[in-house]
Amino acid sequence: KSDDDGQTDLLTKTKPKTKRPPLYKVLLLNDDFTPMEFVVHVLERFFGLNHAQAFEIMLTVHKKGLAVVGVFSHEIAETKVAQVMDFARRHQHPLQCTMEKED
Ligand code: NFA
Repeated sequence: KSDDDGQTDLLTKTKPKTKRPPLYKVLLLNDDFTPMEFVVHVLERFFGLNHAQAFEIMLTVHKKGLAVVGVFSHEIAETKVAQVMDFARRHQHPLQCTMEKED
């Protein structure tokens, strides 16, 4: 074998290091006050969902407490979270958006 370093191959394997950057789930959290139509608008505006998809995810958050709205690179996920949090704050809604590293 061409990767043989002459040692007896115990703990000496060098991984072909093709590590992809980690992905992050962007989560939307339910609350009792943010209007459903506002959440649908957020999902259309910042996540490029059509109205039916946005309504479906909004309902999932409403019923289950939270849902993954998309999976992105760290930088894109951070931007989405900041955009949603800023938009919600400016409209005085308590809507919460967070990110979490994928397994
Ligand atoms: N639970 C909110 C309501 O009944 C709607 C909502 C859905 C809020 C998804 C936040 C996220 N008005």
